[in-house]
Amino acid sequence: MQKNVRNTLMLALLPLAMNVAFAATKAVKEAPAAAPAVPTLSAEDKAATGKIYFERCAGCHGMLRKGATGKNLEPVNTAKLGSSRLEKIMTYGTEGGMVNFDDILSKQEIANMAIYLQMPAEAPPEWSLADIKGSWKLLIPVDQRPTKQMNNVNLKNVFSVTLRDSGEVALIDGDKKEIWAVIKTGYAVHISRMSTSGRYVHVIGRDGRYDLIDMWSEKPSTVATLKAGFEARSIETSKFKGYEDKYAVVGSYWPPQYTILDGLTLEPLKNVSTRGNTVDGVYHPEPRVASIVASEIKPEFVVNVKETGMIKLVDYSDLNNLKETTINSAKFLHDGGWDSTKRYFLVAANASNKIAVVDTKEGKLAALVDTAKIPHPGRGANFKHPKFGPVWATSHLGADVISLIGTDPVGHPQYAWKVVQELKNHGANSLFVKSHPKSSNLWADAPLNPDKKLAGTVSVYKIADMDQPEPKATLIDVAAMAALGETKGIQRVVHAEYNADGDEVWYSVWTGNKTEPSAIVVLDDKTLQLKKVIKDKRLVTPTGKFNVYNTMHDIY
Ligand code: DHE
Repeated sequence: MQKNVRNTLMLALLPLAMNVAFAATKAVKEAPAAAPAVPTLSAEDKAATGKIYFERCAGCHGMLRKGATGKNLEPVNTAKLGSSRLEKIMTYGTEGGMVNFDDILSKQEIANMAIYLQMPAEAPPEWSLADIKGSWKLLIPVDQRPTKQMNNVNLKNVFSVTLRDSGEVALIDGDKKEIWAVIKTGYAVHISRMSTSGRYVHVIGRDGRYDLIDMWSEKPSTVATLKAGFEARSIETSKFKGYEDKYAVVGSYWPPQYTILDGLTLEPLKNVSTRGNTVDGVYHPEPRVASIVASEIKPEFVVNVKETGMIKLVDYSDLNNLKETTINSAKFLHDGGWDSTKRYFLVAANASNKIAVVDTKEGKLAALVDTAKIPHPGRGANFKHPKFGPVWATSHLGADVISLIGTDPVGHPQYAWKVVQELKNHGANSLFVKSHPKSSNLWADAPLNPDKKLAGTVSVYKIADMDQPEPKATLIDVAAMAALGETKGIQRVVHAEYNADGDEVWYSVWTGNKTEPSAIVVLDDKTLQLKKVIKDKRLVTPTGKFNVYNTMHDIY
């Protein structure tokens, strides 16, 4: 009883703790008026701007503003640019991949941010294993959960959809294309991953709140929750034979750490800090955990540490004597996916313009592949190229090309771990590519493009045509298909996901603003024709979509 009360209070107070960190200046005296050259904000504006920085900027630039996907924003650099230049960059974005914020933030908010960035960065509080345990709530113990599926939904074809700005996920019945349930989660959920059984959906909020959703109950219900840190992006579940549904892992941005949990209850079991030296031998106080995948051939999680460029193969078979294999690759690791055999993991070292390839069977780096500027694959896309054999694809934030990398060192050794082809995308600022073993197409978006036509369009390449010197894509204006009318925010078409049968492609039309309408557009993968526009007032700012079957089996 006492523990429950304490946990409830902890959960309720944590967002406050975050604000306290930003608002710490309320107790601190303002900079003396005698130093007019150093721009400053009132305590109230500083707290409000700090909150925006956390919600909109820290992901790319880091809590300590040391830079990663985005540039270093410490005063030593920002003061040189000054308020006027900083405001322009935030307002209009840059071709280098910085998104424009004029449709998201007001002029005053941008002006305040320009000043905030010239002030010294402050470190948020730490969050230990004891804190995580204190926040853990087991809402429905395992023995009180159903022993069989209590609904008639085809769970394999359910999509867990991030409702970014409402702090929820929508579980959409993929057969009916209707919302089955909307579940309260942490702030701006980043990704959903499935338990190996396909029964549970694991969801991580940007604010580190982790929810475990059981889909066997009549209506999907949250059975456990905790706070893993103050900022997080990644989660995964154990997939090796004998460990199905046994463990889960969450990677945090702040504090920089990964935490292994019980897969059925979320009880926190092990917490490991990722602070340390970069591949260049320099100590980094904020090496954030980016993507995590689970091996099917070993009891291992592949944990990618952004700022250090170290890839950790974490053996979870003995948590008391945890073994980590640390592989040096390149700095600024971000997102990535398996090759089609699930032996090699390909991860973008995005600000290094490289893809690192790990051979998880040998536990070694297989290659570092140079790409165009800022590769951003999501999980990438696997397919059989008519000329180069099995390839994996990534698009880029900083270039309008899609790189295809050969992934078959045995059958096609001359192409393995080389960029064998670059396809022309319809724009830069792309985030995701996707294909499916049953499809003959490759899909690519460009949602962060400042041009609203390009941001609302997708490119579809026929794989069979890729032996041509310059394969042409079919361009589809998905935003127009959604027929949302004029909106203040750019209608960004983002993140393709296939249905379980691999014959439909789902895209989110994301206006980036919770007061404006959004939609999900479903296209036929063969005919490229519109199948359905899912519109529902509960569909607030949908972004990532995770089909249960495809996510369970790492199909992309
Ligand atoms: Fe993501 C994946 C981090 C902004 C939608 N994003 C990931 C992963 C990381 C990451 C580390 C890989 C997780 C994994 O596989 O374990 N994303 C970040 C950021 O740091 C960044 C740049 C800034 C931020 O503040 O978060 C960022 N991401 C965004 C967005 O603005 C997107 C477009 C919309 C949103 O919902 O926030 C977005 N990120 C996604 C999606 C995935 C993702 C949909 C999963 C792709 C997949 O198919 O697995």
